[in-house]
Amino acid sequence: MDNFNFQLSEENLKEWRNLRTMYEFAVKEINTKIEILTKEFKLFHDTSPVEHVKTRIKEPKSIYKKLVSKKLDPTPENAKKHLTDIAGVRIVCSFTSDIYQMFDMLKRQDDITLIEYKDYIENPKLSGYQSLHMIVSLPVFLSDGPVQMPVEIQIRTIAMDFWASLEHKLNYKYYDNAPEHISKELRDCADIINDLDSRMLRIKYEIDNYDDSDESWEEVQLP
Ligand code: 0O2
Repeated sequence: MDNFNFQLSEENLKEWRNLRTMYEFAVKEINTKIEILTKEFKLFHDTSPVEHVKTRIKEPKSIYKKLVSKKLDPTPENAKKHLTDIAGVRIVCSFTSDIYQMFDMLKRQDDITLIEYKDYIENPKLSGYQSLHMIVSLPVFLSDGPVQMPVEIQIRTIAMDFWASLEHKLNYKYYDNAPEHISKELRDCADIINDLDSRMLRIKYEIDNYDDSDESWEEVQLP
């Protein structure tokens, strides 16, 4: 697909733009939710479960490619009907416990429906990829009433995010034909990241559970 050529007519372009706007609304809605949940969590726990959030709307060219790869006509209707990852939100957390914390908080929202989830932390991909993926549906409130929109949410630690961006770069550069020694090195790094995240979490728990209430200066009786 490297010589891929995607031309849009004026009419098509307008349709894709309208579609994009709907997904932008959905991303705004979910971003507000994440912001409120994070701030509320911080209020009660004095720490934030979220390091940062990134969002992206798939470009028409990528949507086109994905539909063609699924043997579907590359139309906005098919995109709406068959793709659930046009709107994407990536939540980056410090600790793996924060990932599941965010997952639970989002799931508990009345107006969010969990359509699908994949736990690539419990079951990493062969490449070594780790993340928690959710496909959710949430309402966007338009003048005529609510419209349900799908959003893909990826939740991962800083270390997993660091790994995934490098691995993504590799596949982008080699068009999925990466040299085996680099892929192997990346799989090794994924194991190190898994170990690092577990150790950092253990340290965090130990620090959180340290009880300093009995700590006091005691007078030493000199002989
Ligand atoms: P982009 O450009 O990041 O959006 P599907 O999306 O349903 O066709 P799949 O593989 O079942 O395919 O979905 P999955 O596993 O939930 O993965 C969707 C997204 O997760 C991908 O989107 C990537 O962003 C990310 N991802 C999945 N596997 C890997 C991996 O091995 N390495 C990296 N770096 N990222 C991964 P897109 O659409 O492929 O790309």
